[in-house]
Amino acid sequence: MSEKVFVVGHINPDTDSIASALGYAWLLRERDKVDAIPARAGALNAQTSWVLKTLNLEVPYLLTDASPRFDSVMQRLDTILPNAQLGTAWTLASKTGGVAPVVNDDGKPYGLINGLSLFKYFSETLGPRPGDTTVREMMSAECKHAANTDVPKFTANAHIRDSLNKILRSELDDYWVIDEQGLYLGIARQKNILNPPRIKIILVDHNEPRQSINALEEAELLEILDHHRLGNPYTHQPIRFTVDVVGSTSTLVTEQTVDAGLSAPPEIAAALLAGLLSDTLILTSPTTTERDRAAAEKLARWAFVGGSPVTGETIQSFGKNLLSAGAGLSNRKPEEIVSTDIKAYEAGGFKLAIAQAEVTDLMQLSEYLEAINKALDELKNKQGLDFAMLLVTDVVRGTSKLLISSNYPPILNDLPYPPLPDNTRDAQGVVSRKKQLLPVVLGLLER
Ligand SMILES: [Mn+2]
Repeated sequence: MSEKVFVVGHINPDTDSIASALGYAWLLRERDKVDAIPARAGALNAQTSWVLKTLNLEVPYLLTDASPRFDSVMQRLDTILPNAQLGTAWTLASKTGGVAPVVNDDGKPYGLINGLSLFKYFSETLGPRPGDTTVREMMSAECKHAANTDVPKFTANAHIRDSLNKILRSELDDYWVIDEQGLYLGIARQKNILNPPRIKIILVDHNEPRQSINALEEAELLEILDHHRLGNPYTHQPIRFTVDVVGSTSTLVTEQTVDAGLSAPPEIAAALLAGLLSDTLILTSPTTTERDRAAAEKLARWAFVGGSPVTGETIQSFGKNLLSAGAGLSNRKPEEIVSTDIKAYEAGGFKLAIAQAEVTDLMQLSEYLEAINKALDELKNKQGLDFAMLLVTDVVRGTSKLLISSNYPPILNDLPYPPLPDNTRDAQGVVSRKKQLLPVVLGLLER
């Protein structure tokens, strides 16, 4: 297989963003023989956790920063013990290009032998005039005497950029790479550290860098597969770029699977179906298209077969369990309610964020309203925003109430959602942030 490729959705991941990463990574492996690894850009929400648990699927790899790490430039060089003869180090160094790692019995680094440390040892023991000492005698000394024990150690998953200054100031050519326990993993060479390979990334379910993992510009972006408005990053090379007007990214993955003449395994199909039904509120959201219905039918056939963890379910029954698994205000802290599913935007000179929370009954909002309003204000202040919004959506009745942080810009008074006595706004029939709320808000700010 070729080099690893990470498939990752947006930060504050929702179910479509996790499911489409899982599904697309599976398709890339199956169809294109790519070593694709599904990743997530943050903690799972309650709904997605329920999906993965129900389907016995592994939680995707956590990838929050694309900046290269030490493991990407590490070589697993052979090692020698501190009491080995210097001749052994000489032999090893001649194979590794001039360096011999001396590692203790317990796996902890002792010191590095290279040209410089060897020369230092020789000049210290022999003095300025070598006399009669033979090379054979010198080479029978123990390695520990000729090793530099002052070489910095870096953890394999540490970001190179965080230590770059230290490395640039140092005169050393080679550094230890260790694991979390401090045990030897390999050696990183300065020339590789200064020019690390970029990690390869495919973005699903988003295309705006603001909603993506950190240091995206340090990654090699291979492809984008999405169904949101454009705000895509600049690239040096042409990339595969698919943004289509469908209800979910899971729909696009399903269509590609069908086009390839393949069928997803039940767990993957069910995860994709969850992504699709979650984004479209069981095919009722105005974002739903005929293509989503067709994809849902296809996924249902693959997912609900005998032997599957969701055997015998239907689109409706599975969808209802799915939506209620993520819905509700009672089981989450106000800070979580306003930040779990949040997206940041900039428009008309304003910095804003719009969060969404799902409930099965808007009545329950009143009980938590004060605490949620407070959390929304705190979020606005903490992130230095002009305002923050929370769309609380009743997934059963297909309507929402809109909460706005206090002291918001007066322009928002023109929003077409009438104020209610509880200080929320009545967003009658609004269920989609992407298709209904966002265009109204951005249109207002940019007019
Ligand atoms: Mn989506």
